[in-house]
Parts: sequence; C-alpha cells; structure tokens
Amino acid sequence: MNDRRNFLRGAGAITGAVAAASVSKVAMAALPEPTLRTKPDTAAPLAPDTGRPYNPVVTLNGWTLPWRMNNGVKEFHLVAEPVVREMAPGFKAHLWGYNGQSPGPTIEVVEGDRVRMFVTNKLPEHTSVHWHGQRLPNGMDGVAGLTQKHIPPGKTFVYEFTARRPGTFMYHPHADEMVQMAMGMMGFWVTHPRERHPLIDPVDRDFVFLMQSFDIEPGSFTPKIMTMLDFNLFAFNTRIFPGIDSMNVRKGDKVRIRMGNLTMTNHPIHLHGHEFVVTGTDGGPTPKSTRWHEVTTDVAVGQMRQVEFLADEEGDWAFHCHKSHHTMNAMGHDVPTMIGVDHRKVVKEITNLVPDYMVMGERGMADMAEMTMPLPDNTAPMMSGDGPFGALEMGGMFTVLKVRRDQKPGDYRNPEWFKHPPGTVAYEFTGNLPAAPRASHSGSGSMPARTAPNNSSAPRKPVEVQIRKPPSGHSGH
Ligand SMILES: [Cu+2]
Repeated sequence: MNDRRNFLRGAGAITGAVAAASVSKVAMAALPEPTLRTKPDTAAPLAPDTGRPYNPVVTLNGWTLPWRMNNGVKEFHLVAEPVVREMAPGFKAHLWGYNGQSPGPTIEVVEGDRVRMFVTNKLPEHTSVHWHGQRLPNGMDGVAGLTQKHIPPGKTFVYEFTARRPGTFMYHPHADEMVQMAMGMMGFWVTHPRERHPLIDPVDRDFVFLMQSFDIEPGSFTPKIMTMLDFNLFAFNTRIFPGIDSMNVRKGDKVRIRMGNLTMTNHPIHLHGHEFVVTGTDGGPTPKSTRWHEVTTDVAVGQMRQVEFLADEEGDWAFHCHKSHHTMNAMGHDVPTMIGVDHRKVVKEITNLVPDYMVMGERGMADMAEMTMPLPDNTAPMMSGDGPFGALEMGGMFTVLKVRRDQKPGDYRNPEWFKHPPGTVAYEFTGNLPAAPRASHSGSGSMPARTAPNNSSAPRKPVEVQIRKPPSGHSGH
C-alpha cells in the first residue's frame, strides 16, 4: 500500500542512503572516531546494527569495539595508549592498552568481512599490531621490521584484510613485544561464521577473555617489564579475583567460553559441576570426532581454546586455573613453608627489632584471608573474596559460573548467591569419632624394611621430623 507513511519511509531510506554515501566519501580520508571506555565492568553484548547479523559475545570485564561501515568495509579504530586499569576494587595498575583499557576492546566480525583497522600510536615508543591466528596478506601480519615499518609515536597505520575463516583470535603488538605485553597490550578477536556452520553450534551465551600475567610489587602501580617467568598476578582480562565478574547463565543454556593465553606459562582451566568439550582451537572449529568430555583443559602459551557445555546444574560453580598459585594475588616470594613449625621463640626475638613483625602461615595460609594486617596502599589482598559461607581464599584466575533457573534469557545481571535447597550443603558431623585403626606390621614382601645400614651391624637410629600439631579442640579460626 503506497500510503503517505510508506512513501515517507521510502523517502527517508533514500535520503539516508544518499547521506551515507556522501559521508563515506569524506570519511575515506577521515579516521573513524575512536571509542573509549574507562569502566572495568562487563558491557552488554553489542548486537550488530550494520553488516551481517550474528550472535554477539560477552567480554568478561570488557566490551566490543563499535565499527562503521564504509563502502562495504568494516572500519575500526584502535588507539594504543597508556591506561589506568582497576584490576580489582581498590587496586589500580598503570598499564598500556587500547582505547582506554587493558585488554583492548574485543573485535567482532563475520567470516568474509572486509576489515580495515586504523591503529593510532599514543605510546612513548613505536608499536605494531599482530592479528594472531588470521589468514591475511603477509604485509598485514604486523611483525614490525619483518613485514612492515614500526608505527612511530603519534602516527596512524592502516591494516586491511578479509576475515577469511571463522574462529577465536587475538591481537597484540609485535614490536618491543616483551615490554608491551607485560604492560597489558592485547585484545580478543572473534570471527563469526557467515552462515550455519556444521562444526559451530549456535549457543545461548558466548563468553570471552584473555589470560595475562603481571609483575606488580605490592604497593606500586606499574608492572616490572623485565620479568620473564616470576609473575605475581595472574589475570582474566586484566582483572583478578574478586574483581572478575561472574558468568551468569540460565539453567539449560548452551554456553561457550572462549579464552586465549598471552601469559608466559600454560593454564589448566577447570570448571566445576559440568563437563565440557573443546569445540575450537587456534585453527578454528574442531572436527566432531576429536571432541571428548573433560572438566579441565590446558591452554598453552599463545593458544586459544573454546569450550562448550550445557549449563544444567543450578548453583555457584567455581571456574579457575588449576595451578593453585595462579589463584592467589601478589605476595612476597621465597616464603618458606611454615606449617607445623613452632616459631614462637623466633618471633619474640624478631619483634624486639621489628615491632609489627608477624609470621605468616603457621597453620597454613588461610589465616591470611581473614587477617587484618595493614597492606601497603594499592595492594590487592593476596587471598580474598567473601562468599555466603565466608572467605573464599582465592585471587587471580578465579571466577564463578552462576547457573539459575530464573535467570531470564539474555539477562547477564549478577544474581544473588545461590540458595541451596535444604539438606544439600556439606555439614558438620557431631557424633563420636571412633579410634582410627592402625597398621601394626612393618614393610615386607618385595621391599623388606631395613633395620641397619649396609655393611654395619649397629642398629639404625630412628629419625622423625618434628612437627607441632594444633592444640586439641582447635577448630580452624
Ligand atoms: Cu594458571
């Protein structure tokens, strides 16, 4: 029906198209306005309003970079610059990143998209951007010195290529790389499939994050850039627990988690309560015959992995790196194990010299989580995070998958802690403890116990390591 409304709508569309065409002519010479973000919270997924449709990802404590269409080319503008990143509440780091944040914004495109990346360098030294994992012309690969000139401070370079294969990718500098990555320069890239792909299932929620390591001394703000292996902060998207947002899903959702490792060691990533399959690696979607269920997948240095599972168990499920020192925050190194060591006498002597001295970890390290020892300003608590049952004694690469039956589809808000049905929480046994049975015989069989050293008739003196047990009746804290 060609009524007035339709006519106006048609006219509007034509006017819009003309305007877009004339804008883009000017824009060919102009840079797209860079989008900046300074908040460290998880942004809502960015639904595409131009270009081909796709199901957008959710970047943990991050966001997706908006683009503009210019004659069929998707244009993005990355600005490499110094940033201040809140890594956890009360703990800010002075880093380098992109568009106001470390990591930089996530780039989302569709298989077959022509992509133009403007990269402006506002750092005090030269840089470049390598598009980790992409098929592209050699001169767009971003290896300064090898495939392009360095981008000097103050200059803008343009990268242009077609996103040829769908999958999970990263970007990072390939110039003064050790320093620039130690300072936090990196970002995530997702290429969505153009159409229904036999190896890429649609999912209800698609989370992404990068793994990073930093070496920031307690009380300071800037990472040590010459550290090679001995990092003291292990992060998801430059956040450390309890600063990492939880992944909030609806019971029955099919969930995909994509992660990339830009640290200097591997991370066995572990999910509680569910089994997942690895559906994608650096090379894209994996053949179905190569998939098996597991609850931990190791992500090696420079690798990307995507895992998928059905979130069908309600609750608050831990999701973390299984290297236990990666789920702790900055602490002094070279701390001897003090568990079971009676050092009360030593403390008395030290306290005469250093009045505030306090020995760490006589009963394990859990004391640290509840201790009110003053920390230097701008220090992340080593083990923290308050849960519904007390301190979690976690830090670093740790977050929670929250599965709720009443979480609305598409709602990413953080629900309250899980309310466990009565009778489903571990509880204290209060009956009498029977005496523990003890084995009464010594070694025998293939390895008989030796009672004296070789070539000696003297009886061997028994040796026992001296330990101090907690006083009886001790209940923890
Ligand atoms: Cu780890």
